[in-house]
Amino acid sequence: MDKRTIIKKFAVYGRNIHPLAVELLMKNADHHNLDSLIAHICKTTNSFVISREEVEKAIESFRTTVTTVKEVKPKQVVRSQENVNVRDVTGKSTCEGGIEDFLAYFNSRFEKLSALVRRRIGGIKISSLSRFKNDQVEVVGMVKDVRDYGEFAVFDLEDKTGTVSVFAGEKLREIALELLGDEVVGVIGVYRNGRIYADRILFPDIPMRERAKKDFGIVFISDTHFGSREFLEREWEVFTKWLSGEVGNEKVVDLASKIKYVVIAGDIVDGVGVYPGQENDLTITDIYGQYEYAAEMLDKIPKDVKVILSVGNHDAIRQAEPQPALPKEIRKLFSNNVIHVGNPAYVDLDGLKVLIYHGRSLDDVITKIPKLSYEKPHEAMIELLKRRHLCPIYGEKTPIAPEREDWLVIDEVPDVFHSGHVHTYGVGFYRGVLVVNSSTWQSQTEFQKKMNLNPMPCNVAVYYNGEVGRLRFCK
Ligand code: D5M
Ligand code: FE
Ligand code: ZN
Repeated sequence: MDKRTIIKKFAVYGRNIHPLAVELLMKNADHHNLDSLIAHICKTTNSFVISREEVEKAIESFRTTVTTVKEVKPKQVVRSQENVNVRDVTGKSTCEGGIEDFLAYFNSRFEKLSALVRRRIGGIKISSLSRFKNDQVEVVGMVKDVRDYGEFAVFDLEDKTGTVSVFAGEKLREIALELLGDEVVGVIGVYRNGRIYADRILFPDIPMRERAKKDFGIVFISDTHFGSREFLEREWEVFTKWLSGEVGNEKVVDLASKIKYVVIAGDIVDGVGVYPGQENDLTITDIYGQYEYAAEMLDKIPKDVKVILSVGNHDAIRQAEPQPALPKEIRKLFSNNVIHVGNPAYVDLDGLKVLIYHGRSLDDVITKIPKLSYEKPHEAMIELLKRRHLCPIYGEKTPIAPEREDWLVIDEVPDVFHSGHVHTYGVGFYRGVLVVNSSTWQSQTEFQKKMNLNPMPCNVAVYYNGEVGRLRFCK
């Protein structure tokens, strides 16, 4: 087995491996047990880059442990992507994680977002503010450090030339307190005593648009968590039977016949080692086995329906966003009506633009903005659209890979914005864009019970002709 294959095999577990560790593995392992050994190493270590020492230790303990990894028998796949166009990071990642990458990443975020705000206001450089004493000014910058003083709030605004404090009184205080930091906004106000007294705070936001009308149907689902003990197999059976035209009254069977696409927004499988004690929640404890089962479950969807499959934080791919599509070894398991995409991904379905984003940042946004709640996840998604960024908060729970280009900027306004992750259901329209959070197929796990998370499983959002409806497959 060559170096690249070994590195790829680790990537399937979302892990990196040090070159010296690869060498050691090549010396020590024969072909027959390398897969099992890699599975064992990934199970027994937690570091992001697995070192030579860790591999040494794992080889020792492997000799006394029995591990089995199922043989993968890949199916022959021929893909057809006739009317589907995808834009995502797959095969285009530039990130090596050095300091220059972070600088380039933030530069790209600032450039892209400030260009969007500049469509709404002019804006002068922060360094030239001193020329405008007691005048009305317009400035575009990245938000830093929001402070609340009760009657008013103050935040810092930064561009490439400097930083200025912005004073937000009365009604603007509320808007200022909803700023998450690291988003780019425009401020209109008076420059006095070295700070701006704001009259308006402008988000990049999206322009009003007509609702897109297409005479075919799309089903939006998410968070199937195949392999979890709580995966709702019977409900899934009914759902796929509905798609096949085998259950339901005349009206819903007719709707099923219109469905051309099923879009899945990640957390396809439950994964392994995602949270402490997860082993007890799994029916399939091996990651390949989970994807084999996923492929089997997706095979129940009629073959003339295209399935757009994105990834989430439980999937076997790097955790940092933007995430590429599943690795080839796993993609091979699925039928050819499945199109694999990254997270996020812009997918054009016969002219309908769908932005798929798993939704990990929604946890951060819901925690930070008091008016938001898990019961209405689409409202948190609207906050992302307003900021034109899928993960406005840097450095909270959502890891971001510092790509040279910021893929998380919403640089194109989609017709549909689809997420999952929070396991609750919510749908709405914002300025003509359909915003969908499509819940889950996993009932409450012990872990979620402890965390007081109440999922709303088996709710399906169906788009048809500019309208959206909900089908429930739960008891
Ligand atoms: O996430 C499902 C939901 O559960 C999502 O809202 C995040 C939440 N979650 C998951 N793990 C944790 C921890 N450790 N603390 C708090 N909230 C959590 P999923 O990606 O399916 O696990
Ligand atoms: Fe999930
Ligand atoms: Zn998730």
